[in-house]
Amino acid sequence: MTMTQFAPARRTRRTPFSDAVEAAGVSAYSVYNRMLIPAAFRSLEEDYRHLKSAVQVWDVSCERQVEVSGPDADRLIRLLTPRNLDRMADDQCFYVPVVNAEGGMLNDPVALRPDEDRWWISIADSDLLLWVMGLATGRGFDVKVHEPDVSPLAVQGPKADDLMARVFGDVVRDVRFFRHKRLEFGGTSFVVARSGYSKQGGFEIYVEGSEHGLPLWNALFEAGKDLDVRAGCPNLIERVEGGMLSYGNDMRIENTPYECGLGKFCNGTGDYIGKAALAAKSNPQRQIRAVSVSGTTAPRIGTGWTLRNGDTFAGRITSAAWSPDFETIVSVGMVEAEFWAPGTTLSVETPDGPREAFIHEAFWA
Ligand code: THG
Repeated sequence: MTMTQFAPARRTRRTPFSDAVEAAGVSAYSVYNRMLIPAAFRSLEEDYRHLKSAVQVWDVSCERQVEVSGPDADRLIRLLTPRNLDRMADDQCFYVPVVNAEGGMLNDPVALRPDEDRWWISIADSDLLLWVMGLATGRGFDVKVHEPDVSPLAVQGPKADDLMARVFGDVVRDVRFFRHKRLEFGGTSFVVARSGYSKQGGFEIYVEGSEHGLPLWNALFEAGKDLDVRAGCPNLIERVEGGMLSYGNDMRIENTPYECGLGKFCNGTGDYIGKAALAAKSNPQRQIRAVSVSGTTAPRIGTGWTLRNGDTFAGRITSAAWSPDFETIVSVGMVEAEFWAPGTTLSVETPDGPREAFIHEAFWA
């Protein structure tokens, strides 16, 4: 693929950290929720090696928040997701599928309550704000729905605890996985959660107020010099190894949560959008699988690579990368039921020609 120059415009939003990200040497950008997201710094493989051995600071401001507050906020959130929220603790983050009336995936955000009287829906790449506003209007709910000035900054990697403790104090070490706590910084406070789009461990700081972004960024880099802290970003290789799903890549509006392996999150007991449709679609005919592909260089994914058994369509690979650690091309595939058994071998049509594909029991890491 030839890549011509990217034309910045006001509608492709910069973040509170963009100046620092550029000073740190970002080498590729992508766009997510109409906002810039770094895609690489040194190289995909060098970034990967560093993420797995040290600590990185990620500008994931593009994980925008849909804030819902007001008397009907809880009712709206329960209508919004098939997931049962009854056991969600006050300090818990919940991964929640969001579907339309046909059970089609609209987004796969993380939901949390930063305060007793408001919700944040930390969204993947689709215009969920409009859907939530539409639901609120259509149902006549007494809520306020808006996108607040909140920009998540992720600190990921095996040394994330040490770096975060230097900036926020040892109390941060006690935050459990997918729990959050409000912690002081520079005369304000941020919701800090043990979460993030990697399997290397770490935190997400929900930076409330753009003016606090660069001071926090600078504090993390100042405190982490001897830890070899670097600017990083969600890493394709690492996230495919870990089987973290990417909305728009691995699943879309035409897929149900069951097809995405998110059936365990369709357990709500009350009324929610898509309930009847999902009940009728709980036995999917295709599902996401870990797939390895032969070869040592991963071609561009393009619109996806078709999986075949002979002449029969067997599915599509939607994300792929060469994994230095597992010495194979790791990939995410949406595989037809007939062919999804672990151990199945298929052929796959890549831009570089046909390769062998192998269905795995589970993701690598
Ligand atoms: N953090 C926050 N917001 C986000 C993301 C994030 N918004 C966009 C996108 N990522 C949403 N999608 C995901 C996908 C996976 C996870 C989180 C958000 C994730 N999954 C864990 C896993 O797969 O191991 C565990 C989820 C669970 O079982 O509860 O972390 O990353 N703020």
